[in-house]
Amino acid sequence: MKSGFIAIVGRPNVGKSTLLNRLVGQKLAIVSPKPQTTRNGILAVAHRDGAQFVFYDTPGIHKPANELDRHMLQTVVQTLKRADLALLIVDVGDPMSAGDRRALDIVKKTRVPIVVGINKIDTRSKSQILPIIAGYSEQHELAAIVPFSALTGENVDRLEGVLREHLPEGEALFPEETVTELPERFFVAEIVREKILRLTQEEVPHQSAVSIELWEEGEALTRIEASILVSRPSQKGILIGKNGDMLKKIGTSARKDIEQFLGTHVYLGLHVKVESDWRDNRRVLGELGL
Ligand SMILES: Nc1nc2c(ncn2[C@@H]2O[C@H](COP(=O)(O)OP(=O)(O)OP(=O)(O)O)[C@@H](O)[C@H]2O)c(=O)[nH]1
Ligand SMILES: [Mg+2]
Repeated sequence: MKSGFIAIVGRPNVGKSTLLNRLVGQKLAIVSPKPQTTRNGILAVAHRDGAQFVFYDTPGIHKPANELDRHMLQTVVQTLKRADLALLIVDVGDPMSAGDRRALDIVKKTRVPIVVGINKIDTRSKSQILPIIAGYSEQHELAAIVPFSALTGENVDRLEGVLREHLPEGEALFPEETVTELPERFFVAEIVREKILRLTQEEVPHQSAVSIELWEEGEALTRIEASILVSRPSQKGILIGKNGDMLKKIGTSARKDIEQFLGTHVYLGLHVKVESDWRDNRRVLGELGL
């Protein structure tokens, strides 16, 4: 039996969360086309015959500009310290970028074995991918390099096989039924945040946070009230939208996903609150579990 902790790391937007969801076969981590989608370490266990993979999705590695960013980077470093293996994801469309090198430097410092995963190969031809693999092969410290597509699933089996080879021998670390240790309300807040990331633009997605204020499970319906935190009154206006249209759109879209996730009917109430510059406010970050 093989088992161990694998930290999925890399710069923002390379597809770490998309890969995590595919590896565990269900949507746990939120995904969006905007960078810095993931803010927390997200544990997800994949149970296989003869192996247990304990994956950690992590925030994208980028230069911190505020307290929230510093916390995110801290999360990456702490996760790497606990990991048996680092899976460094890069984007085939922009390999060896300054961001990738920065991420590689951070991983190297922790001295964990590194597997590089070159993602999004569905966007390039084979002849374009080979030189990129060759480029990474010159980095002597790497345990392996695997090209794949988290979106289509191409070569993800092979990636998993390579990770298995590099996992230590050991007994299962989690019971068979455990997929994650995070509570349902974390994922519900994340689903609301995913809709904000997808439906709003510019600074609004990155200056929004979601916290669950009320959770009441009834016979036929779960009643959930959540507040959306923003940094400025203008952002509140954008989130609410003309006649409340934007907030309605976010709410409807989130409720559908939450109902599917919880497997029950849901009433979702959303409220927008302004908390100026919350990303630099330790008290607020603490309340948000960040
Ligand atoms: N074409 C293509 N797009 C992908 C692939 N994997 C992920 N994406 C897209 O890339 C974008 C970012 O994906 P995420 O999974 O959120 O990326 P991430 O690395 O978790 O990003 P952060 O949480 O911000 O660090 C989304 O629009 C995904 O649909 C892939 O294999 N091919
Ligand atoms: Mg992510």
